[in-house]
Amino acid sequence: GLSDDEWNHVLGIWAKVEPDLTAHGQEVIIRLFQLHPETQERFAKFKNLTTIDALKSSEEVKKHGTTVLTALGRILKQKNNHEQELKPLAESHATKHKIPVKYLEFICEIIVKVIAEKHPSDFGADSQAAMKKALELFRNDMASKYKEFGFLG
Ligand code: HKL
Ligand code: NA
Repeated sequence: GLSDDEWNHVLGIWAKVEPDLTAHGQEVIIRLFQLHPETQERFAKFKNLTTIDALKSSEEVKKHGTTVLTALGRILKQKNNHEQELKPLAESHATKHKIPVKYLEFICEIIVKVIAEKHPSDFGADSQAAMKKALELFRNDMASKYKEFGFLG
């Protein structure tokens, strides 16, 4: 798990992300689709967005990015006690969307990069390390829940 100090770093930077969750979420989703086009294919509703301009002007992408980061923020705020929030998310991603753990790694890496670019002076080495650790914990717990739902991810 993370120490109190590490959680303070995680929630401190998240408090800087939250006022503009939509811009962060939009950037994360667009970058995920650009770097890993196979991830975009998982969304029927985004199949028609074939250019970067179409992605950037899509209200649906904005909305999705916001709901993803809202869900993630809710989990981070539970610190280690995220079972209640995580379980339904793991269930839907395992049994309905069938999202490999590898894709979760992709998005986590992008989340850290986007925060680092948008908050260069507030997201120092200790905060980055703490956030990476929190996202690793999230991913590991998603992966173990996946197994409980019979998805090997
Ligand atoms: N999704 C998340 C989080 C993540 C940071 C990791 C997260 C948090 N999802 O149709 C839907 C699809 C969803 C959701 C509804 C879909 C396809 C899908 N998601 C794909 C992915 C990928 C692969 C491109 C990745 C890496 C990923 C990662 C949160 Fe994800 N997702 C939803 C959600 C929420 C907003 C909804 C599901 C709501 C739910 O499960 O309620 C019980
Ligand atoms: Na993730």
